[in-house]
Amino acid sequence: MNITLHPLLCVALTMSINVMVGSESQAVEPKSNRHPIVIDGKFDDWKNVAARVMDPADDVIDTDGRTKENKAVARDHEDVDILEFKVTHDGENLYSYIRTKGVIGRTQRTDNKPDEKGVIEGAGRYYITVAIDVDDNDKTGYWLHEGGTYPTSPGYDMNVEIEWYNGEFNTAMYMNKCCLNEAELLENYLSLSQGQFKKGNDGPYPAGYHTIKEGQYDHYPEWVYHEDGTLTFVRDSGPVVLGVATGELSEDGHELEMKHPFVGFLKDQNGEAIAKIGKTFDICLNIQASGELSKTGKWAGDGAEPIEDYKLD
Ligand SMILES: [Ca+2]
Ligand SMILES: [Ca+2]
Ligand SMILES: [Ca+2]
Repeated sequence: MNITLHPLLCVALTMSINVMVGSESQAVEPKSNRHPIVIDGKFDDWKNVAARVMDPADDVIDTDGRTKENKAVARDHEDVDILEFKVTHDGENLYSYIRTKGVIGRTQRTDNKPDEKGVIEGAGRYYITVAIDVDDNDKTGYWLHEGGTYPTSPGYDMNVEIEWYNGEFNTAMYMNKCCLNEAELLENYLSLSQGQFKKGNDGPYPAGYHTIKEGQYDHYPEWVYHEDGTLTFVRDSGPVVLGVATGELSEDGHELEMKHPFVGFLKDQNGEAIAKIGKTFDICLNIQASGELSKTGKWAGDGAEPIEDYKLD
């Protein structure tokens, strides 16, 4: 099941340091988070990746909760049931690995025509969210429960996502989650597009920057970054837009590997690259999907525990 595939050059970086053992100096291999990954639907390249969380099977819930104290309702929707999540990186890209009980990205397809907002009646949605605390600060960004995701934790400034819609791959994108209202959202649309954003025009625009600060789940710009330095704003359930972020499923659909190049995270309001070697991220996986193909017929989701203090070393 091909999504899109770009040839990748991955560099394995091996470093060694000297430590004193007793009175003797001995070279040891420190554990680096770096691993060479090829986005090809084969998963041997993930076997030595240590940054991972396991998640229990059969713990899928509804997506209606919006408070920390929410009492979740169980749902039967194995396609979103996370079993395992891993992350790694190289000098230029963040990679994520997802394994689920059911089939990733399976959505109902219909021949209905899109309405004026591009929404197709009866079309299924499935999206994988990798939420990232990019500044190692819980006071900036949003809380996961604001999007109906549990267990919850704070501080997620950006999401990188991959979405399927109406039976096909839709978009792999980047999102800013640091807006508290529509006015701040508009400010980010403008700064992201070097001041050129016009309502009703998704772009492409020359890529600018976005602001990392306190945010709330509901207001977010999302974009696809292109190799030529431009970006296109995208919408949930929107038209298919391809860019630098890619992914590939296993033959049986139970595993996915994704690549989000650092360059697509863009720069913050201080002109600093948001994803780069030397930074520390908290990274959390969740999956949500509509219910057309599930036993309960309703939206359902699953979230894993975060991978905390992941060092881009
Ligand atoms: Ca691979
Ligand atoms: Ca699970
Ligand atoms: Ca943060």
